[in-house]
This record gives sequence, structure tokens and C-alpha cells, in this order.
Amino acid sequence: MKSQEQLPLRYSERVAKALQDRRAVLALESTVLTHGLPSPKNFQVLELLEHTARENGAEPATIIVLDGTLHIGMDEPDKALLRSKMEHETSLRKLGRRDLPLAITQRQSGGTTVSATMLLAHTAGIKVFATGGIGGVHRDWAINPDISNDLITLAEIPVIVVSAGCKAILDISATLEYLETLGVPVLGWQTDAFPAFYSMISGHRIDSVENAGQIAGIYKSMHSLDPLPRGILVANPVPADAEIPASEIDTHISAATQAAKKQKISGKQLTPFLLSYLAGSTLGRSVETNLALLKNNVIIGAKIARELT
Ligand code: PSU
Ligand code: MN
Repeated sequence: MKSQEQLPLRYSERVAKALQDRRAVLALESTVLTHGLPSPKNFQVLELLEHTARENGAEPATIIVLDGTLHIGMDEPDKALLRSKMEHETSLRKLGRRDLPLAITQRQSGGTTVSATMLLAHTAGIKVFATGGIGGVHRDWAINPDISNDLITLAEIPVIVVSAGCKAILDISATLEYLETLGVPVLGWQTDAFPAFYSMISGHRIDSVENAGQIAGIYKSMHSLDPLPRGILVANPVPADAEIPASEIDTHISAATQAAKKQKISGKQLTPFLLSYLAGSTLGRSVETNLALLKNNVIIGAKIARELT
């Protein structure tokens, strides 16, 4: 747990207390709030996820950057500040790992992506982080090598990330190959099928783990074995009753990808563009599915965090 003398870090009261008492803490990201979900749904989701983490025995640490301050957990005034920024500013930034030093220096505000959240969680001494889906290798990577820094950060920062796999807006096969190259363990939560975010199955096989104890064991073994311990990607499929089958979502994804090409959307704008396109074209169903899988990941993340404390 680094202190404020070195960095503009601010711990929420509850997170500071939980870390001091060595209770389970679960990191949550904020790009999903600023760029992943429509407002005001995003604030309801924040409350739901934080409530779910507490209900499952872990203190939630929602990580975000406000006016250059790195927040590990949000107090009520921080949430109010975020709300007013979202109302008054056209957009908050999407801050990946490389953007953090600039954000500190220029006192920017923004949601942290998986890569930035992993780094800040690690800085705060938090070992487990729950999100929706990770970034990965985009389709058309051979023409334009758009590969999310999330993957490289998984190889460099030893934080366990619970996700519902990654969206089929990415090249899932290439994403899994790249994670193998980087030496990042990818573990299926009670399944050997890598999930595709909205859908339970992507058609790719991974190693299956049965419970949080096994994940904690793998994390500890890696630390004893590897001079450079890395992150672990836990893939937890969307609950069956909330799934949008691949056959159905694929049509929407193709349309979204084509629209992005037509409008020349690329770089960090691409993922938010595709997400909001899908929200519209599925008439909000993709948002409901997103919510269900986020909650499901928080439950498993809290279990793993408890196991590691
Ligand atoms: N994928 C999703 N939802 C998201 C993101 C990805 O299904 O909200 C966000 C995450 O914060 C992720 C980031 O870390 O987008 C990846 O962006 P990029 O591809 O620009 O690295
Ligand atoms: Mn990208």
C-alpha cells in the first residue's frame, strides 16, 4: 500500500480500513461507468456492484481518476463529483495504463481501463479485480495492429482479473494465442469453454478450475515459481438466463464493426463505439446482459479475494 507522499493516491475510508484490517478487498474498474454503459444506468450499476461485493464478504475498491487524483475506492463526495462531471463535461477520458502519468500531471479525470485498474490495484496492494470483459486483439489485426494494453499488463502485473472472457468484437482466437505467448494463465471458472462475454461459449478451450481455493493455490505457486509473477485471467461465463447466444449477437457485431469502419472509428474510441452501437441495435438487451455478467464476476471475485486473505 503506497502512500500519498509518492503519488496523488486517495483511499476511500472504507477501503483504507479494510486494507488496514487485512480484510478482503476487490478492485472494480471505472471505464465501464464512463464509457461502457449508458447514463444513468452506470450509477445504478456502480451501486449494485459495490453492494454485491460487500454482500459476498469483500470491500469494493472502485478505481477512478478525478482531477489527477488516483482514487482507490470512492467516498460519497467522490461519487457526487463524478456525477457532476458526467453531467457537465462532454466526456471523461478513457485512461489506460500509459495515460496515468499524463492524467496526474494535467489533473485529468477519467475511467480506468483494465490495464490502468490492474496497475493501481497492485499499487494499493489489492490482488483481485472484477470486470466485465477485457480488451484484446481486434479483428483486422493484420492490417491495423490494435492490441489492447490489457494483455501486456496481464503479463506484467500480478493481479487476478475475473472477466466473462472477451467480446466477439475482438478476434478471440488471436487474443487467446497472444495470452499464451505472454505466459498468462487463463482459467475457466468451472468450465473448459472460454466465454465470449454475451455468450457462454466462444468455441475455444481453456483449463478449468473448480473453486476459489484452486485459484488461490495457482496464484501462490506462481509467486514461488516465477521470478516475474504475472496476472491470471479467470473466465467466468455469463449466467445462462442472461446469455445472448452467439448466433444472435454475431449479426449485431458484424453490423457494429462495419459501421465503425465506415465512420473511421479507431484507437481508444473503437471499443466504446462498438458497445454503444450494440446497446442500440439490441434494444438494450446487451446492457442487461452486461449487468448480469458484471454482477456474476463480482461474486466470484469476492470469493477469490476472501480466499487470499
Ligand atoms: N470490453 C468490454 N467492455 C469494456 C471494455 C472492454 O466489453 O468496458 C473497456 C475495458 O475498460 C477495457 C478497455 O480495459 O475497454 C479496453 O480498451 P482498448 O481496447 O482501447 O485497450
Ligand atoms: Mn485498442
